[in-house]
Amino acid sequence: DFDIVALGEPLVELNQTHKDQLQYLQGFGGDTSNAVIAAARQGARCAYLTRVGDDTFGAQFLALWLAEGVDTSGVEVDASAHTGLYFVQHGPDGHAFSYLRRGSAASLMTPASLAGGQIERARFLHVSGISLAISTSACDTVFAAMARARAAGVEVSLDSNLRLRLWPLDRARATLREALCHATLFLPSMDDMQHLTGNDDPERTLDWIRDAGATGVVVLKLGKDGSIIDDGKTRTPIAALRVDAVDATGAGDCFAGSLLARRCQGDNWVDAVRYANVAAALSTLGYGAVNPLPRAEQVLAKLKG
Ligand code: KDG
Repeated sequence: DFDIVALGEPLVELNQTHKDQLQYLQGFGGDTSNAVIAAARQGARCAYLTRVGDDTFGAQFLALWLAEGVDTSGVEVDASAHTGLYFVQHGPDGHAFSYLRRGSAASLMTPASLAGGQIERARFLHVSGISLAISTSACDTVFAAMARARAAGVEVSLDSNLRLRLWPLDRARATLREALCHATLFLPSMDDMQHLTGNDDPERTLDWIRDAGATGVVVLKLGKDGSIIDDGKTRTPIAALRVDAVDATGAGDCFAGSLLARRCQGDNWVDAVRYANVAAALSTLGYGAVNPLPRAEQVLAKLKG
């Protein structure tokens, strides 16, 4: 059985590690893959559902998940499509992504890709706004996965991860609004919600999410201001750990994966969010989405100190 099964698209990452220089360090990304690797590094039993190309990058991902202890029995290999990739560029306003992913293997997933039964054997299914955005068949696959999970009593975690390069705002709003009704845990960032709702007040944002039909727990992520847990009855603010971030790529994914892992280890929401805040902060201290993901020992040491 699995603690966490995630569904989405892995992307090879090319990260500009020196501003103004045309040098890129190869790593790995893809929000839900990042999340599931973060969870595995906290000790969770994880599986990933996706499709990769029959190419070097697909093989590298399979090797990565194997090394991280992430089950790949639900990963399809598609000989007629490629594994996607993205560049990270760093500027005065933080990092920006450029994608080469249209027609990628993961975007060709269909609900039939879920036949392996991994979801039914999990405590949590984790999906995201990116999984929903990459194609209509991927979107159908995410909704089918959520339905399977709910029918089997599996909790559904949804990270908003809004990427306006991938879909128009109106479609993103309508789709995420629909999807959040099926989630038992919704993990939006304030930045994403500001785009979706047009307001920048956390309390009003949480009201909007409840009015949209969220019935489970909502954790609104406020970046350096920490997060707010809304369990439907009370709203609890949790402070962030301040660090000198080098590259915030994947910090939200680390938050999601760590939070789910700690819930599976028995933490209450407050302890799990505190832990996830620290893990996410530590993940910003190096370049890349995956390399700097901390392990449990590092997070626990920081929490104690
Ligand atoms: O959260 C980090 C991800 O955005 C990054 O790894 C790339 O998955 C990615 C995407 O689609 O933007």
